[in-house]
Amino acid sequence: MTRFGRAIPGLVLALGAASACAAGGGPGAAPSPPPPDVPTAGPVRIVLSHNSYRPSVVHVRPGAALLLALENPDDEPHDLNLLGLAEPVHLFLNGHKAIVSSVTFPRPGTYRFYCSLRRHRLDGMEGDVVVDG
Ligand SMILES: [Cu+2]
Repeated sequence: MTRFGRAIPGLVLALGAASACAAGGGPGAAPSPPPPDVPTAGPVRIVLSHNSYRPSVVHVRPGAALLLALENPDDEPHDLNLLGLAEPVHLFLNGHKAIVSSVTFPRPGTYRFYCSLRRHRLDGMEGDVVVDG
């Protein structure tokens, strides 16, 4: 498969349950055909803290639905704005919040993301999703 970031146990469990459901096989059921090849990547865990993203560079294959698991351990909010896609991506996190979002990158390239709050971007709060062809 594609490269996976650090797994989040809860999410992996949820995905595992979903695929078990999709297979639909109980004991004695006929083997199900393999699921359609819908590539997914991640979840990739990114921590938004102290005016930085860790990690600040994420690699993904074109066409894959990248699961971004964002965590903000700070007291103040942060966001993640992604440039270069047809649909703008804006993900906002209050302090001490975490979210998971799926973003698909149809074409190879480098897609910059940044925090729009206060002076965070000027302080270096930006990064790149690198979509390898
Ligand atoms: Cu910020």
